[in-house]
Amino acid sequence: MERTLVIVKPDGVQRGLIGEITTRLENRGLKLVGMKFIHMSRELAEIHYRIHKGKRFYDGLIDYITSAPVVLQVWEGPNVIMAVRHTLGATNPIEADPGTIRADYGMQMERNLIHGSDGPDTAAAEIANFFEADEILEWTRCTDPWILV
Ligand code: IDP
Ligand code: MG
Repeated sequence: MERTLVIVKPDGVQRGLIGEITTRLENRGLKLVGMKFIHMSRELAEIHYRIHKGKRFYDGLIDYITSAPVVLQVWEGPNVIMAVRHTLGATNPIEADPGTIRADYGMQMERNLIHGSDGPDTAAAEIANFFEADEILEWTRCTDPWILV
């Protein structure tokens, strides 16, 4: 089953949106299989965002993601990567579709509340950056037959 990494970024935590963001993903029918509350080190941030190293917004991005605690979540489901990306919305909240998390709560790319992996390879690498294998739980959700066939 496909997995993806979600990060409720420091602005989402500071603004009290952990529950709201998590509820939206739960309500879609995605299954939570891992979760942590951490203050991200610069070392982990630099690994997570290494693809953006050298871009003009990189230093600000590292400062932002390490500025306060974040919630790390691993979600599982068929096409979960695309499901999460659609629910969180376009990178720039001003261009995100209404009803997406970034559109409903954000104004700027530098404070866009949430991260979601963009493909299977990046999802696997990002999850491995933050989670040990035994921190991902395999569990039976009693509502599964009513969500997935
Ligand atoms: P994504 O988060 O939608 O996948 P990416 O292009 O992977 O977007 O960029 C990672 C993060 O870097 C974004 O979520 C946003 O916080 C920040 N970012 C991306 N592009 C810009 C920019 O042009 N200016 C400022 N921040 C940016
Ligand atoms: Mg990205």
